[in-house]
Amino acid sequence: MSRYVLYGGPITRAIICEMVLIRTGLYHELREIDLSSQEHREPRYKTIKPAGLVPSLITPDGQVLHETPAINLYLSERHRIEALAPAVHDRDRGNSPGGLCFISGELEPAFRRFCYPHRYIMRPEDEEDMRRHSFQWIMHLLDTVDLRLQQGGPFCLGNRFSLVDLTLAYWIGPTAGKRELSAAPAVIECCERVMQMEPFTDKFNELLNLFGQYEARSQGAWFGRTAKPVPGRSPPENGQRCPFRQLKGSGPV
Ligand SMILES: N[C@@H](CCC(=O)N[C@@H](CS)C(=O)NCC(=O)O)C(=O)O
Repeated sequence: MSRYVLYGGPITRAIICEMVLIRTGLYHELREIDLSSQEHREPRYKTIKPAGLVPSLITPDGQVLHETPAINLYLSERHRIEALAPAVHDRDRGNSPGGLCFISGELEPAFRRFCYPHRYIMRPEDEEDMRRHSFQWIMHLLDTVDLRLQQGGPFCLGNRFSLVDLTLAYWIGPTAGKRELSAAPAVIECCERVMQMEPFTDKFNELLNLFGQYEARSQGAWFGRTAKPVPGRSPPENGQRCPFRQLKGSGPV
Protein backbone atom coordinates (compact mmCIF):
# COMPACT_ATOMS: atom_id res chain seq x y z
CA MET A 1 0.00 0.00 0.00
CA SER A 2 1.48 3.36 -0.95
CA ARG A 3 -1.12 5.69 0.40
CA TYR A 4 -2.91 6.61 3.62
CA VAL A 5 -6.31 5.03 4.19
CA LEU A 6 -8.64 6.86 6.54
CA TYR A 7 -11.63 5.10 8.06
CA GLY A 8 -14.26 7.61 9.02
CA GLY A 9 -17.77 8.87 8.63
CA PRO A 10 -19.18 12.14 7.31
CA ILE A 11 -20.16 13.85 10.58
CA THR A 12 -17.46 12.30 12.75
CA ARG A 13 -14.15 13.69 13.94
CA ALA A 14 -12.51 11.75 11.10
CA ILE A 15 -13.24 14.90 9.11
CA ILE A 16 -10.46 16.66 11.07
CA CYS A 17 -8.00 13.97 9.92
CA GLU A 18 -9.31 14.34 6.40
CA MET A 19 -8.66 18.08 6.53
CA VAL A 20 -5.14 17.45 7.78
CA LEU A 21 -4.55 14.95 4.97
CA ILE A 22 -5.86 17.50 2.47
CA ARG A 23 -3.51 20.12 3.96
CA THR A 24 -0.53 17.79 3.61
CA GLY A 25 -1.41 17.34 -0.07
CA LEU A 26 -0.81 13.61 0.22
CA TYR A 27 -2.75 11.09 -1.76
CA HIS A 28 -5.20 9.28 0.50
CA GLU A 29 -8.27 7.11 0.36
CA LEU A 30 -11.35 7.58 2.51
CA ARG A 31 -13.30 4.50 3.56
CA GLU A 32 -16.63 5.44 4.98
CA ILE A 33 -17.97 3.63 8.03
CA ASP A 34 -21.69 4.06 8.48
CA LEU A 35 -22.27 4.75 12.17
CA SER A 36 -26.04 4.93 11.74
CA SER A 37 -26.13 1.27 10.66
CA GLN A 38 -23.62 0.32 13.41
CA GLU A 39 -20.97 -0.62 10.85
CA HIS A 40 -18.31 0.52 13.34
CA ARG A 41 -19.33 -2.36 15.61
CA GLU A 42 -19.11 -5.05 12.95
CA PRO A 43 -16.25 -7.58 13.16
CA ARG A 44 -14.88 -6.40 9.80
CA TYR A 45 -14.12 -2.96 11.20
CA LYS A 46 -13.22 -4.23 14.66
CA THR A 47 -10.32 -6.21 13.22
CA ILE A 48 -8.89 -2.82 12.24
CA LYS A 49 -9.95 -0.96 15.38
CA PRO A 50 -11.05 -3.22 18.23
CA ALA A 51 -12.62 -0.29 20.11
CA GLY A 52 -15.05 0.08 17.21
CA LEU A 53 -14.63 3.85 16.97
CA VAL A 54 -13.67 6.08 14.10
CA PRO A 55 -11.33 7.40 12.87
CA SER A 56 -8.45 5.07 12.27
CA LEU A 57 -5.65 5.64 9.82
CA ILE A 58 -3.61 3.06 7.98
CA THR A 59 -0.20 4.39 7.03
CA PRO A 60 1.50 3.60 3.72
CA ASP A 61 3.65 1.03 5.57
CA GLY A 62 0.60 -0.72 7.02
CA GLN A 63 0.59 0.59 10.59
CA VAL A 64 -2.84 1.30 12.10
CA LEU A 65 -3.01 4.61 13.98
CA HIS A 66 -5.71 5.53 16.50
CA GLU A 67 -6.93 8.63 18.34
CA THR A 68 -7.72 11.75 16.37
CA PRO A 69 -5.23 14.21 17.91
CA ALA A 70 -2.43 11.64 17.74
CA ILE A 71 -3.20 10.90 14.08
CA ASN A 72 -3.22 14.60 13.27
CA LEU A 73 0.01 15.29 15.15
CA TYR A 74 1.63 12.29 13.48
CA LEU A 75 0.66 13.47 9.99
CA SER A 76 1.71 17.06 10.63
CA GLU A 77 5.06 16.12 12.19
CA ARG A 78 5.87 13.25 9.86
CA HIS A 79 5.28 15.48 6.84
CA ARG A 80 6.65 18.62 8.48
CA ILE A 81 3.56 20.77 8.17
CA GLU A 82 4.67 23.35 10.72
CA ALA A 83 1.67 25.50 9.84
CA LEU A 84 -0.36 22.87 11.71
CA ALA A 85 2.00 21.69 14.46
CA PRO A 86 5.04 23.65 15.65
CA ALA A 87 8.27 21.67 15.38
CA VAL A 88 9.99 20.30 18.50
CA HIS A 89 12.45 23.19 18.76
CA ASP A 90 9.73 25.82 18.36
CA ARG A 91 8.66 27.70 21.52
CA ASP A 92 4.99 27.20 20.57
CA ARG A 93 5.51 23.46 20.73
CA GLY A 94 4.68 23.40 24.45
CA ASN A 95 1.11 24.61 24.16
CA SER A 96 0.30 22.77 20.97
CA PRO A 97 -0.11 19.26 22.44
CA GLY A 98 -1.45 20.95 25.58
CA GLY A 99 -4.34 22.46 23.63
CA LEU A 100 -5.08 19.15 21.91
CA CYS A 101 -5.01 17.30 25.22
CA PHE A 102 -7.41 19.82 26.72
CA ILE A 103 -9.88 19.27 23.89
CA SER A 104 -9.64 15.49 23.92
CA GLY A 105 -9.34 15.10 27.68
CA GLU A 106 -11.82 17.72 28.87
CA LEU A 107 -14.09 19.02 26.14
CA GLU A 108 -14.73 15.80 24.24
CA PRO A 109 -15.82 13.73 27.26
CA ALA A 110 -18.35 16.46 28.08
CA PHE A 111 -19.63 16.35 24.50
CA ARG A 112 -19.82 12.58 24.73
CA ARG A 113 -21.99 12.73 27.83
CA PHE A 114 -24.09 15.37 26.12
CA CYS A 115 -24.55 13.31 22.95
CA TYR A 116 -24.93 9.90 24.59
CA PRO A 117 -26.37 10.63 28.04
CA HIS A 118 -27.94 7.16 28.26
CA ARG A 119 -24.46 5.64 28.48
CA TYR A 120 -23.71 7.42 31.72
CA ILE A 121 -26.89 7.11 33.77
CA MET A 122 -28.40 4.39 35.91
CA ARG A 123 -32.03 5.48 35.50
CA PRO A 124 -33.67 6.51 32.21
CA GLU A 125 -35.33 9.48 33.90
CA ASP A 126 -31.90 11.04 34.50
CA GLU A 127 -31.14 11.38 30.80
CA GLU A 128 -32.31 14.97 30.44
CA ASP A 129 -30.44 16.06 33.55
CA MET A 130 -27.27 14.45 32.28
CA ARG A 131 -27.60 16.32 28.99
CA ARG A 132 -28.29 19.59 30.74
CA HIS A 133 -25.39 19.26 33.17
CA SER A 134 -23.05 18.21 30.40
CA PHE A 135 -24.06 21.24 28.42
CA GLN A 136 -23.32 23.46 31.40
CA TRP A 137 -19.95 21.82 31.75
CA ILE A 138 -19.20 22.35 28.05
CA MET A 139 -19.99 26.04 28.51
CA HIS A 140 -17.83 26.21 31.62
CA LEU A 141 -14.88 24.71 29.71
CA LEU A 142 -15.45 27.03 26.76
CA ASP A 143 -15.40 29.95 29.10
CA THR A 144 -11.85 29.12 30.16
CA VAL A 145 -10.81 28.82 26.51
CA ASP A 146 -12.55 32.10 25.80
CA LEU A 147 -10.66 33.90 28.56
CA ARG A 148 -7.35 32.64 27.20
CA LEU A 149 -8.26 33.66 23.66
CA GLN A 150 -9.30 37.11 24.85
CA GLN A 151 -5.98 37.49 26.65
CA GLY A 152 -3.81 36.16 23.84
CA GLY A 153 -5.74 35.26 20.68
CA PRO A 154 -7.04 35.25 18.09
CA PHE A 155 -5.83 31.64 17.90
CA CYS A 156 -5.08 29.18 20.68
CA LEU A 157 -1.35 29.68 20.12
CA GLY A 158 -1.67 33.47 19.82
CA ASN A 159 -1.20 34.84 16.32
CA ARG A 160 -0.46 31.45 14.96
CA PHE A 161 -3.08 29.07 13.61
CA SER A 162 -2.57 25.38 14.47
CA LEU A 163 -4.19 21.97 14.80
CA VAL A 164 -5.63 23.10 18.12
CA ASP A 165 -7.82 25.68 16.37
CA LEU A 166 -8.79 23.22 13.64
CA THR A 167 -9.92 20.74 16.28
CA LEU A 168 -11.77 23.40 18.27
CA ALA A 169 -13.53 24.52 15.08
CA TYR A 170 -14.73 20.97 14.43
CA TRP A 171 -16.32 20.78 17.87
CA ILE A 172 -17.69 24.28 18.15
CA GLY A 173 -17.90 25.67 14.59
CA PRO A 174 -21.19 24.03 13.57
CA THR A 175 -22.94 25.48 16.62
CA ALA A 176 -21.20 28.87 16.58
CA GLY A 177 -24.41 30.64 15.51
CA LYS A 178 -26.37 29.41 18.54
CA ARG A 179 -27.38 31.98 21.07
CA GLU A 180 -25.90 29.97 23.94
CA LEU A 181 -22.46 30.25 22.36
CA SER A 182 -22.58 34.04 22.37
CA ALA A 183 -21.15 33.78 25.91
CA ALA A 184 -17.86 32.69 24.34
CA PRO A 185 -17.28 35.34 21.65
CA ALA A 186 -13.52 34.80 21.26
CA VAL A 187 -14.07 31.06 20.76
CA ILE A 188 -16.62 31.81 18.05
CA GLU A 189 -14.30 34.28 16.38
CA CYS A 190 -11.47 31.77 16.38
CA CYS A 191 -13.69 29.03 14.92
CA GLU A 192 -15.14 31.30 12.26
CA ARG A 193 -11.67 32.35 11.13
CA VAL A 194 -10.64 28.71 10.80
CA MET A 195 -13.79 27.73 8.94
CA GLN A 196 -13.00 30.35 6.32
CA MET A 197 -9.42 29.21 5.81
CA GLU A 198 -8.27 27.37 2.72
CA PRO A 199 -8.13 24.42 2.22
CA PHE A 200 -10.63 23.71 5.02
CA THR A 201 -13.67 25.73 3.95
CA ASP A 202 -15.19 23.03 1.71
CA LYS A 203 -15.05 20.42 4.45
CA PHE A 204 -16.51 22.80 7.03
CA ASN A 205 -19.34 23.64 4.64
CA GLU A 206 -19.97 19.92 4.23
CA LEU A 207 -20.01 19.55 8.01
CA LEU A 208 -22.36 22.52 8.45
CA ASN A 209 -24.77 21.04 5.89
CA LEU A 210 -24.80 17.64 7.55
CA PHE A 211 -25.18 19.22 10.93
CA GLY A 212 -28.12 21.29 9.69
CA GLN A 213 -29.79 18.14 8.32
CA TYR A 214 -29.16 16.31 11.57
CA GLU A 215 -30.65 19.16 13.59
CA ALA A 216 -33.71 19.33 11.33
CA ARG A 217 -34.26 15.57 11.69
CA SER A 218 -33.86 15.66 15.46
CA GLN A 219 -35.89 18.88 15.80
CA GLY A 220 -33.10 20.86 17.38
CA ALA A 221 -32.10 18.06 19.75
CA TRP A 222 -28.51 19.25 19.66
CA PHE A 223 -28.71 22.50 21.58
CA GLY A 224 -32.42 23.14 21.35
CA ARG A 225 -33.47 20.70 24.04
CA THR A 226 -30.79 21.86 26.41
CA ALA A 227 -31.25 25.56 25.87
CA LYS A 228 -33.54 25.70 28.88
CA PRO A 229 -32.08 28.05 31.46
CA VAL A 230 -30.67 26.50 34.60
CA PRO A 231 -33.15 27.17 37.41
CA GLY A 232 -32.35 30.45 39.08
CA ARG A 233 -30.14 31.69 36.24
CA SER A 234 -30.91 33.50 33.02
CA PRO A 235 -29.46 32.43 29.67
CA PRO A 236 -26.58 34.66 28.57
CA GLU A 237 -27.34 37.74 26.56
CA ASN A 238 -25.18 38.53 23.57
CA GLY A 239 -21.62 39.26 24.65
CA GLN A 240 -22.20 38.49 28.34
CA ARG A 241 -19.76 36.27 30.21
CA CYS A 242 -20.79 32.69 30.63
CA PRO A 243 -22.97 32.22 33.72
CA PHE A 244 -21.74 28.66 34.19
CA ARG A 245 -18.33 29.90 35.30
CA GLN A 246 -19.74 29.82 38.80
CA LEU A 247 -19.71 26.02 38.65
CA LYS A 248 -16.07 25.97 39.75
CA GLY A 249 -15.32 22.27 39.40
CA SER A 250 -18.65 20.98 40.60
CA GLY A 251 -19.58 19.37 37.31
CA PRO A 252 -20.63 15.90 36.25
CA VAL A 253 -17.04 14.95 35.29
N1 LIG B 1 -10.83 9.15 21.48
C1 LIG B 1 -11.27 8.76 20.16
C2 LIG B 1 -12.78 8.81 20.13
C3 LIG B 1 -13.34 8.32 18.82
C4 LIG B 1 -14.87 8.43 18.79
O1 LIG B 1 -15.54 8.46 19.83
N2 LIG B 1 -15.43 8.49 17.58
C5 LIG B 1 -16.87 8.57 17.43
C6 LIG B 1 -17.23 9.28 16.15
S1 LIG B 1 -16.79 11.00 16.19
C7 LIG B 1 -17.42 7.16 17.31
O2 LIG B 1 -16.81 6.31 16.69
N3 LIG B 1 -18.59 6.94 17.92
C8 LIG B 1 -19.30 5.72 17.87
C9 LIG B 1 -19.77 5.28 19.22
O3 LIG B 1 -19.45 5.92 20.22
O4 LIG B 1 -20.45 4.26 19.25
C10 LIG B 1 -10.64 9.69 19.11
O5 LIG B 1 -10.41 10.86 19.40
O6 LIG B 1 -10.35 9.23 18.01
